[in-house]
Amino acid sequence: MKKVALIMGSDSDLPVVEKGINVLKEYGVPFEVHVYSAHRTPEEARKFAADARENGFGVIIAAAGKAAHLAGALAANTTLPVIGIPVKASVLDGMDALLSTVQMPKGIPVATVAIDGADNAALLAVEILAVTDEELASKLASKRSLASAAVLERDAAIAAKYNQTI
Ligand code: RP5
Repeated sequence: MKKVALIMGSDSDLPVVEKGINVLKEYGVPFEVHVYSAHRTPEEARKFAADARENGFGVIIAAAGKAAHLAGALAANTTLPVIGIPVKASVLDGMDALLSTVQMPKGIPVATVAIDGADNAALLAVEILAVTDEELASKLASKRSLASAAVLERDAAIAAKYNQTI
């Protein structure tokens, strides 16, 4: 199976990225985690992205805060799918990172998830790998059914508590 790369701009992003690591573990997807910055270590970030396909990666997830150029900088150097996680790391509450990550110029896409949305970033990476992996696809389907069943159970409990019967 192809690996997922989780790249963060600073180790201060780790508490957010860990939510994604847990999802990948849950699905048994192989991954690597690195700290590379578009601004502080641009050459390492560039090289990682340029070699990623050859090194067995299928998807790259990039988490960064403030003027978050990491996902875009990685995407500029690979044709693998890149998923961006804008991190809430400043007085602007993540809006800075959201706009920096999502507003990519035509031709260099970054699939941007919600601010601090590492769970969904990892889940999207799993879904991308599952396009060519039936086992992973059926794991996704069964977890989705379990999650729906849990919501319906909560609905039944709340309905039983508050809904009046005539
Ligand atoms: C970004 O700046 C990082 O991704 C991080 O979210 C933010 C702050 O980094 P530190 O100053 O905590 O290293 O590049």
